[in-house]
Amino acid sequence: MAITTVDAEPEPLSIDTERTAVIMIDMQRDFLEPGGFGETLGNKVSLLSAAIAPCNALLTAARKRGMLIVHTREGHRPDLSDAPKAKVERGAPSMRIGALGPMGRILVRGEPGHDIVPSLYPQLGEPVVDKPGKGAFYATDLHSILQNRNTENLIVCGVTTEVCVHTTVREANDRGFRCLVPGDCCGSYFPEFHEVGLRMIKAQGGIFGWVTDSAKVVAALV
Ligand code: TIU
Repeated sequence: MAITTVDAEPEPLSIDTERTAVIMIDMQRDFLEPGGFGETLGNKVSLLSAAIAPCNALLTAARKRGMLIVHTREGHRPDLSDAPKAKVERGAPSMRIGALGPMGRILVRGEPGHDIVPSLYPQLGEPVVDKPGKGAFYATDLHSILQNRNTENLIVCGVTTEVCVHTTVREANDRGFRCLVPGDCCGSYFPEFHEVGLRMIKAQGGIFGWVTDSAKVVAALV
């Protein structure tokens, strides 16, 4: 047991770091860099880069504690057989999922754009979970990975706050995990959605989880 208390809202959260995993959601070039999926949807991708430094600080502290760190990537098989038609045909993007962009085929596994940004690249031994949807539990083995390590708490970081981070936190909450979300380790193409997304998590006594920031997590881990 290695209990520490993280200052958070709506209240401080005590966690056993041996039973806590950091989940880095979709810090992929496709979302953070020009020419990827995020930009094809009409978004200003530079808004997400502010989360990189706080994520790195948190990862450094978590690695020192020997905590489980799991990275996720949203994307599809090259033949798109796992990509729902309703997702591929959605909206009017400048390039659809599977189209050839400057970082390879949009949101396709194995392409440069699908990979995690170099500054947050997974270290040896850190599981990488490929997911076809927004939530990290849907159609993946994330739940098994966490259960096999007796995980009780998740520190959920990544992009985007109101889409893949939120969906994952909701999925995790229903599966019995306590979710702690450091707001500065998350980012959105819509600053107001980021703010409200975080408020939604901690409202009603922490209906989906707890909200904090990277400095508070690092302070609790050192
Ligand atoms: N990872 C993730 O959040 N996927 C998205 O599609 N996000 C958007 O905000 N579009």
